[in-house]
Amino acid sequence: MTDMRAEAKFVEEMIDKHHDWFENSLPMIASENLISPLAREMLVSDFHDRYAEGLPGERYYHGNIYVDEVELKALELTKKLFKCEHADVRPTSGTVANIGILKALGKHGDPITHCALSDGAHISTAKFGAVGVRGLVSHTYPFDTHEMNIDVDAARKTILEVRPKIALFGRSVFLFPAPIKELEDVLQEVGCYTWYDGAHVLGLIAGGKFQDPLREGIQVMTGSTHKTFPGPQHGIVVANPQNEKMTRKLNSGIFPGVTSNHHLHAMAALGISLAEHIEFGAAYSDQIIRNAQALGQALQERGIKVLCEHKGFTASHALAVDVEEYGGGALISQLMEDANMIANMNMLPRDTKPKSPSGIRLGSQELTRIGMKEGQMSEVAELIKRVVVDKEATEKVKQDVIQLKKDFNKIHYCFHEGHSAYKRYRLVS
Ligand code: DSN
Repeated sequence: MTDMRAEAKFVEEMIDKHHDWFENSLPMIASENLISPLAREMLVSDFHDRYAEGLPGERYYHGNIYVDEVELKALELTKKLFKCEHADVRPTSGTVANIGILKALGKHGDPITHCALSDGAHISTAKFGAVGVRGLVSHTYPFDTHEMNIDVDAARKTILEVRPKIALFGRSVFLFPAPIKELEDVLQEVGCYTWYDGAHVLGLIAGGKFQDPLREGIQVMTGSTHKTFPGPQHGIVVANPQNEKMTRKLNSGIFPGVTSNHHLHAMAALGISLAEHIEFGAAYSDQIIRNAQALGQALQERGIKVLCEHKGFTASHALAVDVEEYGGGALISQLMEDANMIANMNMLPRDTKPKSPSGIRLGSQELTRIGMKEGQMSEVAELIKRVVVDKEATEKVKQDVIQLKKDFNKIHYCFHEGHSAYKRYRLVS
């Protein structure tokens, strides 16, 4: 074996080890999911090797006959699923979609309103994220930490004072629907663009189980397509633009604004995932939310503080868990990883230090995808409690995690149900 073949072998071995690890783990990162077997196949197609720029029928390259067919189908399915007039399946991620929208609708110095990072906003709203890169001036909505949502009365005042060019809703710790309808009159009075970053809850919205931002008056929604929407690592824009000019701005914000080629293999996988979500999305979303609520209840019963008990903990896939008394989010998420339970530390509203937060964030979407139901949520809560509260040896808990996981390694809510989630796709031996 040559030296470089050995280096390549090393990479392959790491992937195999990763697959073994995840096959034996409980993945609870709220922003991840498993793509379906059929959609995964699209990722290794020749589409991966090709270029397309612009829109179907108006390309700058040849060789796009079937690329155009796939893009038109993905657009048709997106419009059907989200009941919208305009769609764009070219953003290569949720953050790329967000920068594209900021380019389309804002300019340097424009005021924008959104939630604060510590209240669960996405990093793209930060000064050092997309909003800052585009030079917009941030104003955060006052936040009601008891309700884990925007404080409507105070936010009304902020919107009227700031008169934002863009009002952004949506978060990465997204427990409850944003109060869009409650703010509709002031948003209209100010006449701003209304934008909803639906990355986390996209699958739930599409499944009809969360709020429906476009029906509530939002003009543009962006999202990544690999969280509660269980598709490829990619991005999407759906909108009901005010007029043709706005449609043109949205299109040019994405291309040439922030993409050149738009990862055609991922777009093809998205086409498959859209069709699957139209068929299975309602049942899947329903079970995701049931599981999240059941997990919240089971943790609370075991003495672990889950935020918003008075509201049933969550109306989405996500839970915010306060583990300060057990050592904080950094320690607890590390101990959980040692026991093969994968989650992330997360700031809670009172926190100021991102690297030593009081909380962890848990998501139920991937556990649901592999067939777990409310009964398993109690088992998962018990395993978490043994690590967090009892401080039992993580090696011992890990053995029980592996045992539980044995029956849950198949993908559900998709065509070809029951395929292994962790099979290595070998094209060469
Ligand atoms: N960083 C992701 C999350 O975990 O919420 C979103 O891009």
